[in-house]
Amino acid sequence: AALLAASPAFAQTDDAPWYPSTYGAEDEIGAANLLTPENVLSAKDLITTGKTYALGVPVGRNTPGFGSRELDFTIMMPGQEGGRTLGSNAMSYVDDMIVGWVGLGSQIDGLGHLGIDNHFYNGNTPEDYVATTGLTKMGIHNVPPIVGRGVLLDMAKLRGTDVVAEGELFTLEEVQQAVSDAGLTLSSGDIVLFHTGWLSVLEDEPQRFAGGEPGIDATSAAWLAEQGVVAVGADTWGLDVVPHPDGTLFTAHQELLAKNGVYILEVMDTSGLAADGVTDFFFVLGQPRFEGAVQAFINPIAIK
Ligand code: UVW
Repeated sequence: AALLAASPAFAQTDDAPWYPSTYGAEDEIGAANLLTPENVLSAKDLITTGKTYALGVPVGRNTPGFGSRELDFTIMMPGQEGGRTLGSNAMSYVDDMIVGWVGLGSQIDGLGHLGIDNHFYNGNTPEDYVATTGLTKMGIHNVPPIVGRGVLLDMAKLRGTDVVAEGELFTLEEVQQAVSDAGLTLSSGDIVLFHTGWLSVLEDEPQRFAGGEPGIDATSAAWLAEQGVVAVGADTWGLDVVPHPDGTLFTAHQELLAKNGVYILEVMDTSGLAADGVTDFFFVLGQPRFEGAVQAFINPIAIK
């Protein structure tokens, strides 16, 4: 009840075990409704040096994923075995094929991804939208370009370390302190990214990286949603603290995706922004428009 009170836009009704969207019974895009041309115009003024930061990491066969997620990446030379070419002009070409999970490496979680007791965004149950051929609602292809002000919350700096360890929960007070340390106030349409330093563990200790992480839980997630953010991301694989000290699982995911329609961005490489002391920036994400996909590989760009 306390969490619901902290999230006034979405109130649980007595007769429904789910959270109706304020954007209407048919809404499928949640907080993306908060993206406006005015926000884009105002965020563009944050570009002062022109320096760009790729927030996506290279993804490949060895990228660890949640659970059993994996990926096989094959370079194909269709019809060209033995160096054969096509046409009198000897056209040569190389194709490639990916077979694997799209929820791997740098990724966006769409609103159909994670729910509460089989209730997903806007009251949808799996029967309402999950099909083996792709989601019939809330597919990632319906999400508009996510462009606006990006805000970096440097939790490693706040904790006085380069890397915050797995299982370390950031309290709401710490999150609010990080916003204040950045000299900012969050506002509608923002994209918030947490820098924890955890991504630096990936290269040398991939199993450790995938086995846990520092992060937030539902309390901070509810507050972020209340500020009108469109997406919340981190340089971790799952944004939530893992393991949670109280044994719960992915409550920030539930709060953001299922209750509030706020997108989640994972494995964001925030190291360059943190190293340069950048706290706000122009954020651009045009996710691949896989029809009916739950998640997608992404490489958002921060521009300062
Ligand atoms: C889970 O599905 C729990 O994690 P992610 O959002 O990282 O895919």
